[in-house]
Amino acid sequence: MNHFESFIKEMKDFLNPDSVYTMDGSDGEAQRLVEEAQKTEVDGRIVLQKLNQEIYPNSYYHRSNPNDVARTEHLTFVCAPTKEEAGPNNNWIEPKEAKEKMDSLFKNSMKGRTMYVIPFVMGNPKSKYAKNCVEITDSIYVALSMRIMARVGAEAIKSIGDSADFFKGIHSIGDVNPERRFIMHFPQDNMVMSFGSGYGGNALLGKKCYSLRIASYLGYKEGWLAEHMIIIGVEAPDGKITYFLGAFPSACGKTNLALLEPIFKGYKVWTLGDDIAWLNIGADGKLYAINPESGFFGVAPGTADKTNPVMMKTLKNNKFYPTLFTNTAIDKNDNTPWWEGLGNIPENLSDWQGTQYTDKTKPAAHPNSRFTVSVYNCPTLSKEYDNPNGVPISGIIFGGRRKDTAPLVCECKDWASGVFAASSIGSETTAAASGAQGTVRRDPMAMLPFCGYNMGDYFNHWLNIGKKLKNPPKIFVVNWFRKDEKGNFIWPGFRDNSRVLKWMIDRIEGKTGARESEIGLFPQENALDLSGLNLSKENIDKLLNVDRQEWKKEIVLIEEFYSKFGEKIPKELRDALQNLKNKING
Ligand code: GTP
Ligand code: SPV
Ligand code: MN
Repeated sequence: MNHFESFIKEMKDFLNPDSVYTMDGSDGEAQRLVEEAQKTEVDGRIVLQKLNQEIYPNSYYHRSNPNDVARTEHLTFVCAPTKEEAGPNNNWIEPKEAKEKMDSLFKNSMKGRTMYVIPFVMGNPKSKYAKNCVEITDSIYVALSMRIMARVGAEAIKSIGDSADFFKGIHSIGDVNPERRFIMHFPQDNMVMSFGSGYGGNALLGKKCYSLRIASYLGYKEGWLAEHMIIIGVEAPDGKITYFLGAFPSACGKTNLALLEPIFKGYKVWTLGDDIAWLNIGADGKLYAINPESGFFGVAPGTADKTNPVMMKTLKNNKFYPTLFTNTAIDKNDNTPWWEGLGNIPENLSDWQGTQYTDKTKPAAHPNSRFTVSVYNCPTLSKEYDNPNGVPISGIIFGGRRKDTAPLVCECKDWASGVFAASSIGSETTAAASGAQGTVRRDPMAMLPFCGYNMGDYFNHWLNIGKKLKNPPKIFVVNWFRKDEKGNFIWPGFRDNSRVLKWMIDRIEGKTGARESEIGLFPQENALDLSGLNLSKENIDKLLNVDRQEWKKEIVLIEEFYSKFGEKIPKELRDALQNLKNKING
């Protein structure tokens, strides 16, 4: 028995399922599982319902327990040997205690159920940056979702071979009880135990649990970065492609930017990833990025032909089987998924909990309702998507969701100023995590919920990577979400964000100068193409200037955040903060 086989045996003896099924990743298997899921009831609900196959080919609908609709950050733990290693950015329990707690929940938990064994690879198995993984789950929905999100099956078993070096993810939906729901990470053991939730980020362990929390720790040890970032290639009319990374907190615009259809003729965005990027320094000293995933787990509300035509095409493309919709509403007239933003409210609509939609003060689709779809259905998938070496990065974009303070776009002078800006960025919380929404919190590099170790060490690691890079990418900070007094978005956003990308390319190519400000470099007068937009002088001012009163308040929040990390905050960042303070007060 090799290590993979003995892990399965160990799990079988411990979890005590009625049967064990190891996934081979074949199309036939997907078809069988989809058929079975339509007959299987879990937690009082049929797992999958067939949707209108003419309009949404190969698409199925899943409704979750209403208590299980988003990531639960307060139930997520990083069980490093010491609290300091996990850092103030993580919940922590001593590993032995955590393990015992989880063992008592997991023991015999699969009695009467099937134990699915999901061998998978994050990244192209041919890539030296790829990582081998196994998830054990009792959820057929998780098994099917993982098949879309990662490279599952025979290829992964081959890649694991006789090695003992693979990630172990152990998942059970238990009885979907928030009192018995925990997502425990053991970075030192390359293992995650997740109990009591079937929701994406809590249950698809290849995603946030492995590819960010565990992988960020591995990256810290091994000299690379695991980031909550999109990867895109922006093609200009001359045919040249500039590769960007973009980090935005959950539900703050990554998927939309990753599948952007530019408004300018001759420009095109090629998609490589919409959520996670692994960054390595290449032999030539440049920063290279791969997307370890193979699917999109995207926010449904707001997705429409006008805002994101490429995603609408992706969802109606039928190449890869199946596509899943979770917790959207359903138009009962034609059996299609529906969500806010798609247009007029259909007459015969059932809401995300399956009841007739009548109370129009509440949304019909859950604000964090999502689709799970293969990247291979995406018409703008870059031909470099599967390149084992990744793509060389010229620009990194950091963003947040701020109704005030943060300008539309600003360029950082150098790598260290960029790391400072990213480490101090604030954003309003969204429906992607349970808890209050719209509260401003610091979300450095969009990684606050996902950094698997002390963020002070993480900032230092970022600075060190910059020192090793030969020609570090330019760093930009953006905010698509600025609002006016009436509470309306000032910036049209979505496809119009291509205006900002175009300016960034001009900056990278050295084609345009920039205007200095207290916080960084702004576009010079008329350098940002605003033609055809109906923006008042006052609003342009809000988008592209620094309000010192707002920034004075911002500095207080940054200081408060930094103080939690004490001496762990690198000197370069403390100096940068002092520098900003002097400029804003001066
Ligand atoms: P996660 O999958 O949670 O990591 O989210 P994400 O960062 O991929 O966010 P996504 O692109 O799915 O967008 C989240 C929400 O913000 C959706 O409802 C979008 O319609 C909306 N959104 C995205 N881009 C823009 C924009 O430029 N302007 C405005 N106003 N809304 C946007
Ligand atoms: C996010 O919340 O950032 C997501 C969805 O991308 S989840 O996979 O649930 O984390
Ligand atoms: Mn995300």
